[in-house]
Amino acid sequence: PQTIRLSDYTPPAYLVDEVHLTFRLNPSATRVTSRIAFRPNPEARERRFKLDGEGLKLIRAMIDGEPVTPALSDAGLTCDAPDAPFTWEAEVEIDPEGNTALEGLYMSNGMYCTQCEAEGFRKITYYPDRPDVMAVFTVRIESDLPVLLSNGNPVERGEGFAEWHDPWPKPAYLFALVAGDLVNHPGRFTTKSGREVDLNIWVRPGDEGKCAFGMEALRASMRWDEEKYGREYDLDLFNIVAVDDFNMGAMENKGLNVFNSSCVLASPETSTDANFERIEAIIAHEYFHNWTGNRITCRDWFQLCLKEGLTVFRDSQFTADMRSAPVKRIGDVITLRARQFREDNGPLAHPVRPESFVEINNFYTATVYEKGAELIGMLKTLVGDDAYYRALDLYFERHDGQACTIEDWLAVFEDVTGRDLAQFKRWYEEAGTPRIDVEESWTPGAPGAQGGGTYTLTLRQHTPPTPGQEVKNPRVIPVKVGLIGPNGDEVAETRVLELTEAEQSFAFEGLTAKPVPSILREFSAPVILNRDSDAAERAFLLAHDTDPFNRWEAGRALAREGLMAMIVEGAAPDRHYLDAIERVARDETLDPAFRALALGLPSEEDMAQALFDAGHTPDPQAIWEALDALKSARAHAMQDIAATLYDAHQVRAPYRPDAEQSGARSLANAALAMLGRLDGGARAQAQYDAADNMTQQLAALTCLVRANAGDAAVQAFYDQWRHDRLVIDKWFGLQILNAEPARAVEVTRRLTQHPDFTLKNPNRFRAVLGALTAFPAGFHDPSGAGYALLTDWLLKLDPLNPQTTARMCSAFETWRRYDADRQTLIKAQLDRLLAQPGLSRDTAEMVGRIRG
Ligand code: HT7
Ligand code: ZN
Repeated sequence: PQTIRLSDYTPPAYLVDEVHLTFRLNPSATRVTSRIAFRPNPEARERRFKLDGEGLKLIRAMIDGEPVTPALSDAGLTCDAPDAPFTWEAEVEIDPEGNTALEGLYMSNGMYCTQCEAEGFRKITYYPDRPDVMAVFTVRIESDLPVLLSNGNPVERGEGFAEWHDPWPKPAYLFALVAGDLVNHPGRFTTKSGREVDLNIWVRPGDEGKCAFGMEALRASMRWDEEKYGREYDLDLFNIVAVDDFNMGAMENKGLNVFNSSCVLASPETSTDANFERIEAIIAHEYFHNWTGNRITCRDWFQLCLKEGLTVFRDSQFTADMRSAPVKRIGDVITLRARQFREDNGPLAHPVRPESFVEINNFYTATVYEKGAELIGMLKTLVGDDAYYRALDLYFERHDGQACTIEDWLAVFEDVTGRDLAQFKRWYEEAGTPRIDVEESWTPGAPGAQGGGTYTLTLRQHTPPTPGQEVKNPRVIPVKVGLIGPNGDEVAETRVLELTEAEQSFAFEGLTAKPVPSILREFSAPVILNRDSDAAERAFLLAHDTDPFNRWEAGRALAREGLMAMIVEGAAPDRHYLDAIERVARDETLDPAFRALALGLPSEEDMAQALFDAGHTPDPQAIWEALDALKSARAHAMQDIAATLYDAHQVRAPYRPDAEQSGARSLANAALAMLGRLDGGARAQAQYDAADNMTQQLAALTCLVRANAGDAAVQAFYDQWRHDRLVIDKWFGLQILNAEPARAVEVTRRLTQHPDFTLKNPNRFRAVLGALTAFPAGFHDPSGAGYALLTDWLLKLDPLNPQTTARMCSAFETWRRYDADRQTLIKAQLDRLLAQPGLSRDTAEMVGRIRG
């Protein structure tokens, strides 16, 4: 397979002004005719007329009305063409029903639907399918189905057809078409300049009752983008469609966002508080793409972080404003460490702006999205809020309607601030997570002199090599630091230290006593901080730090170090941790959501990485046992307070998925989990029986399964929800995630035989096989049965859906951290995948990179 390189970028030979498409919809033989106005690109380096196309049956082609016979290949066609403007016309036939890859035009439950990012449009018709070719689209859909949708504004609707026109030039990856028997939940929004916008959420009949929350989230996003970034919506209509079969979360097609139904449909009875929060964030994310992605798009797919990193950053800001900023930040860092640090420290490490790829779908990664967002956050910290928003204004003004690069992005910041960002650019170019080692020194003032002491922090940075990048250069790293005095008062407010050298010292003067530093407040950079500390100091910060992130971080470090001692030395659960966490749980001045987060423990995956970093070989079963023992010790130590918290945080008011109620429920359910270890699940059963919302029902069911008292409830849950796909996904996952480790593979295998399991629906596949891979103690069963079971199913899925198969291969990315036996077992499965005849390009690339 061909490797595509950023350094090989050349401008398109021809540009497109206008595209007219006609779809005659038919499940197995849809006809697509295209009429495209091409003109030579004055900036092209060569003049070759080449169109992308995959899996298309060409019926006829014409240039300026004259039939032509292009040279066809698997990847597209070439044809002699004028060195002047001309009209291309073609008719192709495609098979939506046979399209199980869910890219291009496909069918889901009788509904036609498209997914074109990144390179799906070439499966619909011949076209220069690259984001730097932007054109105005007019689309006619011919079908008897009641709802026929495309991008932009409706032009005409008649018996058996609909016509749409999108006035905004766009790349083909933003094209969308939806047709089906759908019903809509309508809404309306008036923009700040008075444009009346019709809003719709389109769903299958029966799902109408699950749209109200999404509609409010959309309206809130539209308002927020006007207020925070001055960005207004630019069409008279904004449609969202819910689709059951979808490879990812959602897609920002211009004026016609398509959503995985799990990311838009919500009701208190079927969705958890976490689902509501995620849905709100994804609706915002896709809406925000209208400016950061659609109006200003990417020149090529190497620049993907230009739209994704910025849009993730914007949706995080939105959630922080809508809910609790510290709780959002802590949640984001937990995910960043779990997904992105894992990627950055393994064989799949790549720069935020990659240099090469075989299959672009494999680069929709945590590094591009989440680390990409961290880079925006660091830029904002470095230049300050005011300059950040001025730079964004300039970005929108200068680049509206263009396909841009990271160079364009950094230039607006340089122009606004006068600052040279050449060193900052390394964050985009170099993979790997920087480590910062901290040393400190204290020089007291002269005897008797008050406040003459100097505290000095010395920071050293280094980034380990990553595949293909041996040498790393020092980066500019904003490190937010505050100091706490011995009595717990803050003696130096947060200040941003700019680390630019491999080693640098920073002095804090005028202190009366040696302070305790609070370093990397708000997690101001995506780095790993190494500093010698002890349990007493961590407990001190957990009690006194004014920065909520670092307060939580101190508790997390305390738990992690206690667990390490349990695993490596066979130590008992750490008293410092148990005492300190009980104080936090009892502290009524703290937000319940924060207390619930503080009661969370490092994941099995966190512990495996921590052990590996400390030079040990992680044993997933030993990690699970240590976590289990700590949870039990904590439940015994905190039984009184757990009962009090549980009772005190019952929500009596009607269900609302807002920060306040969901914070209370998460603390009560953290208490329930502790109590479940003591009462055999009695309280959980009572909660299960009384639950009128999914958050309460699922928390109770989880607790019952963990207490080995869930068989009846598991059956009852299935009987109650068998008609609801999204709830049944939860049912599948929870049985695996909460099984005894030694039984997880067997439970997974049994569930793959369940009549409701299917390869056709990515959500269901992920609910089952994804749950196994998210449960290290089960997946890494020493027999290798977990590895073999996953591989069996990946081999079955690959011919149908390469994109989802390839993504799930990342379950194997950490293989080098395990013992020799497990390594041998995993390598055997990777080799089995690679040996499969006809393995997709997507999966072959992923497995090849993981295998190394
Ligand atoms: N821009 C989108 C990314 C995407 C995608 C979405 C659904 C199915 C396949 C896809 N490939 C790429 C989603 C986003 O980041 O907003
Ligand atoms: Zn996005």
